[in-house]
Amino acid sequence: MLIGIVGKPSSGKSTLINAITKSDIAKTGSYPFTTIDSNRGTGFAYKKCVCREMEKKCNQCIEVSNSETLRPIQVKLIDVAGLVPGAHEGRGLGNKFLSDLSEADILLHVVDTSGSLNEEGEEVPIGTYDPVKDVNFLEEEISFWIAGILEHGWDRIKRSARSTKTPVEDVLAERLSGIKINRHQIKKVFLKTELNLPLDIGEWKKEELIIFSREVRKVSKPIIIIANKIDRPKAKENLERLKDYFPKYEIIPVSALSDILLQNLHKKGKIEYKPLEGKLRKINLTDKESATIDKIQENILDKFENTGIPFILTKCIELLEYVIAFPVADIQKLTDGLGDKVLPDTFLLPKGTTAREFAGYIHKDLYDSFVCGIDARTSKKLSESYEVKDRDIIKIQSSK
Ligand SMILES: Nc1nc2c(ncn2[C@@H]2O[C@H](COP(=O)(O)OP(=O)(O)OP(=O)(O)O)[C@@H](O)[C@H]2O)c(=O)[nH]1
Ligand SMILES: [Mg+2]
Repeated sequence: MLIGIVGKPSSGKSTLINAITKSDIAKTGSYPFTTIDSNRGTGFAYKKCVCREMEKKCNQCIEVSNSETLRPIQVKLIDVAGLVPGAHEGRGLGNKFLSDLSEADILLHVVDTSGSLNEEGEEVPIGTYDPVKDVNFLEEEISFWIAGILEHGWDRIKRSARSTKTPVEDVLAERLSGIKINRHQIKKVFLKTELNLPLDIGEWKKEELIIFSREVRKVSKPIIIIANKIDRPKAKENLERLKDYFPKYEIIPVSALSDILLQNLHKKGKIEYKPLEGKLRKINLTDKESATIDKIQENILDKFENTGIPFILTKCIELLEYVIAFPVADIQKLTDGLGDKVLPDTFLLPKGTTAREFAGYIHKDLYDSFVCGIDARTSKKLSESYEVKDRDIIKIQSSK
């Protein structure tokens, strides 16, 4: 699974990837197109672990309360160059970064909520630019990018759909597989009868291509809005506007810069900062630092509970309905093959993954030699087509 970070220049994408991955992998700067080549990193999503329920100690969880332990799950991210209107036709840095997004399963759209950048990412007086516009233009750019890929091979697609008995979703999936769009997602679009898309794609004109591309974008690369720079003036009013305009979206108020500041002061031992528990305690600060912390506390933590950073990746896996599963070799002790580590691994799986496919994720050979799974909670056998449920603990029985 890969999460793509997108948005116009200077909205804070690179600051966001640094904050989420607790690193400084990406260069940041107050001028547009600071990022040219994409930056990749790994952060953590958190899911309730099974160790408490199973009365074991896994030594990998973060205890957030007496009844709950959270298991960190690694998730990959990519931060790409800024996107400006017309990018699909090559404006700004053009198509290059759009292709960086090919593998993404979900997009975080970073918006400058303070309204201090125009659509090119150039500074304008704070509050004078409407961030609602960004949401619309960015989605159109991505949809037009998909439409362009289809248009490019359209004659061949039409011929193939007409001359062979291959279902239309397979013909389109073949063309779109390179940007991680599959036949199930395409089928979902065709099931939306209100779109009135002719089943014979030979009848499609540009208009139908764009309608299809918009819809397939929604199912294949859903968007979460990151309302960044929430620490700045005008941002809170604009957050409400975004919520009014886009009621169906997940919108997360974020201050990536504040999170980085808190992380740095924590590293230096000047504060204690436990983001998952929402804990912030001053230890050894100068007066100036103390005043900055008070501002963050009052402006962000008291209003939104946290900087927005800690749970972004968790929201992503929830929105995609991914499940987690724990492979074990011993269903009593819940240990690995060597018998020394309790619940050693966890796998993030797309909804609908079967027991056999899960085995394949653990090890390629296990897919071929799969005999059955065993549910550690019930000791019952699981067939190869069993659909793995969230927080399942499974032993894979193989013929080798
Ligand atoms: N106040 C405030 N400033 C921020 C925040 N996040 C980022 N910035 C600032 O915004 C400017 C741009 O940040 P970048 O992370 O480089 O933005 P980008 O979207 O990666 O920009 P490009 O790579 O040019 O597309 C920098 O000066 C950051 O310090 C935030 O949460 N609050
Ligand atoms: Mg950048």
